[in-house]
Amino acid sequence: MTDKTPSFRPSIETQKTNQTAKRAETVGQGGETHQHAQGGPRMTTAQGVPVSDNQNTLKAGARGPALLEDFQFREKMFHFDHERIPERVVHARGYGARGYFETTDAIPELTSAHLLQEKGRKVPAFVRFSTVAGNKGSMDLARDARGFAVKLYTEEGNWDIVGNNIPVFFIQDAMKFPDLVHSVKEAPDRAFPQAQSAHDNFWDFISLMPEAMHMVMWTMSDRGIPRSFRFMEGFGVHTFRFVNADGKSHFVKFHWKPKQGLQSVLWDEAVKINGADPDYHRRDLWNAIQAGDFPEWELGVQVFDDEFADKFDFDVLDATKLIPEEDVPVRIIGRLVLDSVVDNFFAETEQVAFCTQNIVPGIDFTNDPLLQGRNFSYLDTQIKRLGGPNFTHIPVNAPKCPYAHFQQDGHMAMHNPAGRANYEPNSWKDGGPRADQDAGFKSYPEEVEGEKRKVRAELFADHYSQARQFYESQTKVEQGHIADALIFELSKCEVLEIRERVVAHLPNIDADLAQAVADGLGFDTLPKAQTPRRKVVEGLKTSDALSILKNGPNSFQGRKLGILLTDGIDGDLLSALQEAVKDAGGMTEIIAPTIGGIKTSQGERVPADQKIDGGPSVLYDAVAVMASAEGAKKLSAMHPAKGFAADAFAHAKYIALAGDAKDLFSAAGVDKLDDGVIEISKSDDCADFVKTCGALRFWDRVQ
Ligand code: HDE
Repeated sequence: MTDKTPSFRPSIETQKTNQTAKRAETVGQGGETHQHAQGGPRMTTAQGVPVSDNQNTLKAGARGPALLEDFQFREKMFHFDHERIPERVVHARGYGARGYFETTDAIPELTSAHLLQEKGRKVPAFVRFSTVAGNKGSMDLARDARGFAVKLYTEEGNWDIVGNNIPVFFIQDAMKFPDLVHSVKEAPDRAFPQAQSAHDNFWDFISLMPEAMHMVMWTMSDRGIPRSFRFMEGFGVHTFRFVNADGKSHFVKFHWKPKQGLQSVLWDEAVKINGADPDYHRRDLWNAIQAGDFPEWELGVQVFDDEFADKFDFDVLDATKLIPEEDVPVRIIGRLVLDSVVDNFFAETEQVAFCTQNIVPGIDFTNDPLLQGRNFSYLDTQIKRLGGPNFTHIPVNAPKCPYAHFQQDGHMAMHNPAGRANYEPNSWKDGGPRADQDAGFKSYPEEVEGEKRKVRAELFADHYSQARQFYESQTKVEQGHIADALIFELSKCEVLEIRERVVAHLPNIDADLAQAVADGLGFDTLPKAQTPRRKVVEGLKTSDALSILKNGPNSFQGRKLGILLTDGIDGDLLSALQEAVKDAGGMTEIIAPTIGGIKTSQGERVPADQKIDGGPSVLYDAVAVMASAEGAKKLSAMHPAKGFAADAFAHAKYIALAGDAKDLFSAAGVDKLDDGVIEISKSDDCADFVKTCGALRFWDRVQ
């Protein structure tokens, strides 16, 4: 019998669409067509044996059984079968990039950390941003805290600041972490909902854990839905120690301040972005770095001593509290720049292992019970996730300074020490590394005493004062978003008692907030307020640093304008608009009825980046619509184009209109245009429009 069925044939789709590959087609063994990239290295097995055929298994006869002897096939399939490693139990979805850290203000009087001894010292850095609750494949715009984990490869070892984009945490003691995480992740019986806190289990837990109320104010605020990793702050959260060369210690809190300013999306945008581009945040970071628009953060420190800690209203070891910047100013000491995307996602972003224990001489821990628990957890989880104790041999985790120790063997050992000595002390001449009593890491010799008991310090029992301070520090718009978020989330809870129990905490934070949420949930009466365990501290000063809107960029730099076009528009005006955005350091994307683009009135073809239904206005910071009379008519008959216009208006975006674009807005039901909608007809208008866009949103429209 003859073989009539080629075992591999590219699909018709591939043949049609992949023009470049088609040109490189060759005819493979047995007459089948396959694609062959030219100029690459010779393919081998993992053992280095050259491969002659990567399309067919070894068979006894063309239609006969496959042979076990085919070591190339078995090696390939075995490796594929083992491609997955367990995802992180939290922060599974993340995105990493490389860069560098540079000291801009030396602080030898505070710390002996080598990196911070001299202005201009520069070390490589790796950063991984993440969401907390969702699985690895979940969408980027979940309402959640964001991880902001930084690894600095210093000359005295790796220093990790494993932070979040929120300066406080839900719980005070590591003992509660597994419960917190279980409650927020998908319910164990039904395995949903994914990547969201809007469900009974989470709010049930929170309602019974008043210490979470401060962090809940943050996650329900716009901080929970950042516009981009580039536009968020990072915080070390815990109080750490700086120790100087004389052994003197100060307390320190770490801050990362984005040069790009702060920005978040609206909840309605978040929901729609998740559908339109679930990779919105990772794509944004990738694109910015690839375009040479390197995101940058300043490292700031809040430094204080025992005296301040003693007189502070709260316990500095309590991770549910922050120290307002107005009380202890943030001193900028360095800059972090991300200037390179990874070569391979798995090798770097997936395998990177951060750990709060990774500190260097000059930095030390405090007794924050959350930090102490984290110090155990990270190493422990990484041994499982990365398959053994040698994950420090993986390049992204290995120190970039010299290192030497007697650790050996274990799975995947790649750097076993050479020579006879593998213990210490020893008397061999080249007996290997020795401890350095002077320069080696020494723990700060803090005196400790106390009874061995499962307890918490009394000051930790204040659960509402800073939640109130945070709420009161927000603008009206932001306060409205917090109320809306709580109403949304609690409306997803099926159990009335859970909703009530959460609302009962709110009067301790703000009476109007409590009433707004109760009204939004359709309660007839406000539930009886929870009695605080400690009296709420009255009259804490509001802090502008806590608001996003009070810290906007006032510039369109790093932002993106979506330009919806039709045939027949003025090409010169389009160029002027694109130029104005570029001058402001922003980006543009062209959206058109088809991906083939449009033809200007000057007869030039402008290719599109997005077809209209692939480029909804939620993906952009501001939009422009340029349409001819005929074009506006066509757009007005297209549902996605009407959605583009209606959403841009509803989301308080700045909008530029050219030609007959106004007609699209009327068709979308937006008849009453306002000062946030700007007509452009000449190049000066474009520059003015882009300048106006620096305010990012025209909030008057939605107040
Ligand atoms: Fe984490 N956390 N965490 N966490 N965390 C992990 O470590 C943990 C906490 C944070 O991009 C895990 O390697 C405990 C606070 C980030 O790889 C795990 C407690 C903050 C990342 C773990 C906390 C964080 C993690 C999961 C309470 C902000 C992602 C995988 C005591 C300051 C790092 C892993 C990356 C990851 C434990 C609380 C930030 C399980 C026990 C507070 C940014 O070890």
